[in-house]
Amino acid sequence: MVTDSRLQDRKTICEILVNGLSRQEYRGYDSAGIGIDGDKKGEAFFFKEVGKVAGLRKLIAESNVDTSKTFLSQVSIAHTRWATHGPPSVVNCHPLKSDPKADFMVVHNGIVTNAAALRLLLQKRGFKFESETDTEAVAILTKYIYDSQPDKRPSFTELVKTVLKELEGSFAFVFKSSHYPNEVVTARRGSPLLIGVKTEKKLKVDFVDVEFASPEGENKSMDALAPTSPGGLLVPPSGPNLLRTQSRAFMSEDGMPQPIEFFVASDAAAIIEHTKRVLYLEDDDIAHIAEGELHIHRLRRTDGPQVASQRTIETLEIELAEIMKGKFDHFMQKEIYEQPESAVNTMRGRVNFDQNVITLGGLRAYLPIIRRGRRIVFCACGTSYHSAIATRAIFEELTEIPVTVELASDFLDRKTPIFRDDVCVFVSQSGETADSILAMRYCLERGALCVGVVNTVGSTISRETHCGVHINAGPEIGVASTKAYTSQYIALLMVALQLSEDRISMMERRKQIIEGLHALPSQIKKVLDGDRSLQELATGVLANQRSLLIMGRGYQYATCLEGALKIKEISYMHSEGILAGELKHGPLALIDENMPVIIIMTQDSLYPKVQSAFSQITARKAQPIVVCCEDDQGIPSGCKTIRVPKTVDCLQGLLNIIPLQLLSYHLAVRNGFDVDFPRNLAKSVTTE
Ligand code: UD2
Ligand code: MG
Repeated sequence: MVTDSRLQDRKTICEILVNGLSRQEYRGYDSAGIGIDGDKKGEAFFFKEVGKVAGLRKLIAESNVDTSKTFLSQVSIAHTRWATHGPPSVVNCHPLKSDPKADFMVVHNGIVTNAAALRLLLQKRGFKFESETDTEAVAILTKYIYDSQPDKRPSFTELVKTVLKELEGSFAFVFKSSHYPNEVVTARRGSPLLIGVKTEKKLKVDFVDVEFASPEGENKSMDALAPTSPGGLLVPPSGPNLLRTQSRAFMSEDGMPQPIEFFVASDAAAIIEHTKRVLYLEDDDIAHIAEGELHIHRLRRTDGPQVASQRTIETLEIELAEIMKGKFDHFMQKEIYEQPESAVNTMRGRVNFDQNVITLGGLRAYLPIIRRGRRIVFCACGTSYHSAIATRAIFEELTEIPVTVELASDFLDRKTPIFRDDVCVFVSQSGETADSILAMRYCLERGALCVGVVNTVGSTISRETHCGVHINAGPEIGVASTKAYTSQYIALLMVALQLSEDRISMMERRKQIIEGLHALPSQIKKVLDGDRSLQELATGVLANQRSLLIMGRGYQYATCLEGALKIKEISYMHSEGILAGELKHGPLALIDENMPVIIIMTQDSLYPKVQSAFSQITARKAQPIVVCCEDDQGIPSGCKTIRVPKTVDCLQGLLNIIPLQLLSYHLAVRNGFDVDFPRNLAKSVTTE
């Protein structure tokens, strides 16, 4: 938050920051912190706490800082962290500083994928790190670049621009510095960022020009260079000169400068109680706020005319409660819709699509041991167990190592023999699943190599396994797991792909799968576009049914199990995933014209066998809903279909599960149940 010409006391400033953080609580986080101006010039105070924002609030209240100190101009920053890099702890909590004096401090959303390399480089130059975060490398890099130019100090914007050019990955940053008091620089690439503007009097203009760097000098603005302005809707008739100064200086309608507050946030929920006037930054925008002015620059000067030359100040019409879930009614729905992005986040920095190479940093050193293992034992519960079932076949095919998949509770009940040359993989969203933890400790005691595949950095499984992969799906709040399933599935696939990188005979197959992964996010979007017809199924033929069978085979067996689990969990309707090959051994007896069935018939080598299952059930008068590929002409007309894009066989389950997630969601909504908090269930099952 930045204020100028507006007297404020420290108590109010802290309250605004902490309230803003508590508005983000719904997104999930593990720690929270703020950095504010101190008592002396260039001094900064930090408050950081693990756990809920309420804890941070208490910490501030119990501190002995002078809360009555007032500021005419000030910059303060705050953050709730979801660990991607080092476990939740006070030292890893943001804002992170460049040095004990906090020459620079930074808050960051996202992941800097080349942080390890930067850290190494900076350590060689003598810099000390106190946290395990990627973000600290950015703070220190900023100081390093600043200190290396003692003769020609850059502007704050120039400095940050130089830093950003060194970074890979995705981010939204806010930078604050004792070298640039009362200034703030904020930038984004891939993570959302917006700026709220609060003034007492109405603003004269409702946009900010983007200042494109010219080839000769970085600071000349584009409108000064452009011979003619295109004259879009937002360009007032008054001419470019006036436009520039006014849009930045935020004059009021009477032409006078006025006290102003700026709020930088990743999410409108944090600031809407202060102002509804916001502008959204675009990727590669760098915004600089100082002396009541806001300037927007671009990271690259090569941007052509395709980048809009203004950012409009919009008025938010929505209320707080609406923003929190975005356009969604429930977290589960939001998380289902997040899957195109969460899939990308799981692969980010790990899949090189040009060279068809997978690099899972956490497994690198252990690959030879895993390859030498005599078998791989997956151990998990619920949805995580299904992700292991879904990838078992591709593991066996690519690695030629025998694979077994175990339900953690049953594994323990059986006191399964485990040996030193076994590789045991524990899959868990939270990393705190009690049964999986017990199974892990059982395997650790017996000397097996233990590998974790978890979403939560710093969780018990993440810490106690020898190595592993964080799936980086982001916090999942809905009790019914959706995006964690698809991300676990992708993470496990990546493990199989990396394990088999030295097999010449698998080259073609690996290439095909990696290309499939590349297309996946846009295909997921396409499946989501069919949501309306799934809602119709839930409120139409499937409404008021007591039971639903979901059948398929091969790669789709996991989809059946997971789809049925979703339906049970949140719509409380009986549902069962059935292996189509088992039909004749019992389940066929259930089939008649009254039994609702979904059959998964996407095209792979088992298609003819699923067709025969289809015939067996239609011969008994079932009217199955068929999940099939978009262009499959072979489905009898009159059959209800759910159509999905076709992908590589071992990836098809990632697309096929999505209609079932949506269907379970709509069934639950229709039945009037609390989608995000189903009865009798907890998000993370920490008891046996
Ligand atoms: C690390 C960073 C990531 C990014 C990347 C850049 C962390 C947590 N991750 O990701 O943010 O900057 O480097 O290259 O700092 N591990 C376990 N058990 C588990 C999961 C993970 O032991 O269940 C270990 C793993 O072996 C590794 C570390 O935790 O040593 C981080 O795992 P990761 O998957 O986050 O690793 P990576 O290289 O993708
Ligand atoms: Mg991070």
